[in-house]
Amino acid sequence: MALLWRSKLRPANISKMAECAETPSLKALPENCGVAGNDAKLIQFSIFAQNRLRAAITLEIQRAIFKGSWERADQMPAIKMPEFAFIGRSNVGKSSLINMLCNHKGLAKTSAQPGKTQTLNLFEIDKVWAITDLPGYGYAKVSKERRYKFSKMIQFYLQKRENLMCLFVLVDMRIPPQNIDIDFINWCGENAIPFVILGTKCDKLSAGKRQEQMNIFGEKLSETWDELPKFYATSSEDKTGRDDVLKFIASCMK
Ligand SMILES: Nc1nc2c(ncn2[C@@H]2O[C@H](COP(=O)(O)OP(=O)(O)OP(=O)(O)O)[C@@H](O)[C@H]2O)c(=O)[nH]1
Ligand SMILES: [Mg+2]
Repeated sequence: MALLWRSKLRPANISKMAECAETPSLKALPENCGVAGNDAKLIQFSIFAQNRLRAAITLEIQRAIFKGSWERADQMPAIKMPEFAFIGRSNVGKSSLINMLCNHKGLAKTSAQPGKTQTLNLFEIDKVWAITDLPGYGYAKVSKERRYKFSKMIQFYLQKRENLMCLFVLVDMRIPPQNIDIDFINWCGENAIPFVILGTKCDKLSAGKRQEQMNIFGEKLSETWDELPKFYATSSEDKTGRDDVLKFIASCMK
């Protein structure tokens, strides 16, 4: 089981992150910031993961099942499977990416209109691990109250879901780093939530432009991070990054 925190490496740029197996630490992260607690949770989880998960996850998902939708994390069933959640701004491509990973077009509901996913949606994968599709943040066209409710829903899920192994934070690769994404990423660091960044919609960019965007994200993050988070470029259209993400998920469960 890979520990997802406190890497000693400090890659010079974000492209090098792809080569390093562990994720990051926030600049000036205080000693008692809760990371140890998080490590402890991961280690404990790893023990039950090793005992329970006889079958290693493979890159070919056989069966992805929608288990249900909930408005609050404490209403979700407590399952003893490692869970991976997907978060990001509305319309960034969370639900599409889940469908792409699972090779199952209609599994998570997608829409060209932002604000489609409004609940915590749980999927069981091959009876071995689980995915949660989270509502998007930053959608301006919902009321202040609703936005507050979503942000509480997400915060509560991330802080309380015991089997959450890693969060995928999705950012749109076609545009410069957005403050709302950077703030959210920093919040994850402050709250010791292990995460990986996935750049979405990279089918819209040339290979050179992808690398340029990754470097720009890396530079922006290095303002607040000592070790850069892992970053994979993905596309739900042409399946770029599918193997990277599934291999990463498998590596978390070793
Ligand atoms: N070109 C391209 N379009 C994409 C990709 N992924 C998603 N889209 C499009 O982006 C739009 C939003 O996709 P969703 O998967 O519904 O986005 P979401 O993040 O789940 O959105 P909310 O549930 O509203 O927060 C849809 O029109 C998708 O077809 C991608 O990799 N490439
Ligand atoms: Mg969605």
